[in-house]
Amino acid sequence: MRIIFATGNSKKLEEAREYLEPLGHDVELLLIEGKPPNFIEPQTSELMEVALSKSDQAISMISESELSDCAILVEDSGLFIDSLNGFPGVYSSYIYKTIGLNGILMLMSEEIVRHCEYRAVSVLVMNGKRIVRTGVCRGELSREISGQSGFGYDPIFIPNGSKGVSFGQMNESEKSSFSHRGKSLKALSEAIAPPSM
Ligand code: ITT
Repeated sequence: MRIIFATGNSKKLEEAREYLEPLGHDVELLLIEGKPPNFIEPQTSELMEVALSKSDQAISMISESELSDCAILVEDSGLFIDSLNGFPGVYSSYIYKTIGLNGILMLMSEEIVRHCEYRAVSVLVMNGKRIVRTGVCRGELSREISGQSGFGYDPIFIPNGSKGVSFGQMNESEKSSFSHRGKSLKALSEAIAPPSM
């Protein structure tokens, strides 16, 4: 089946392909007049609410005839820092664009305990059913920027169990074996896999 992923983030698209294409699905971008759609994000601190709202908005952008032979995927994610009560959380994208990695490192400069987690909520609407799966990746914020791979906060995020290697220093499949998005997509792929797989 065609799975149309409503995202403007090409790294999310690559990760979704890694999990969903082995099941025989084609994962492609939702483009409206040649561009990924802009979503209105609801005012909430809950990723789940944002993800469900994105899913509803994506569906409303697609004609009923097209919807009958494809599935629609959206994902919402963020970085939640324990000592900042979960900041930047649902605001991760905006905070990355405004204060960036150096801004976060400055906010955290006095903090000795640097636990944090990435969270992802993936929502797939397929054959009239909505399937929602979540993923969490616990880790530590580094004290300096390391690596250039991935996107967003990856150069300052060290997942638990990586022996100090940041996501920014990993290739995509290494990152995906730890990642929040990888976990939510794996759970989605298990939910839609035919019984023989
Ligand atoms: P969409 O078009 O899918 O919305 P986006 O990048 O804007 O793409 P979100 O609204 O879900 O995605 O914002 C998530 C932000 O959280 C993202 O921009 C990063 O700043 C951060 N983030 C989430 N997952 C991440 C990851 O795997 N690596 C690095 N940063 C991540």
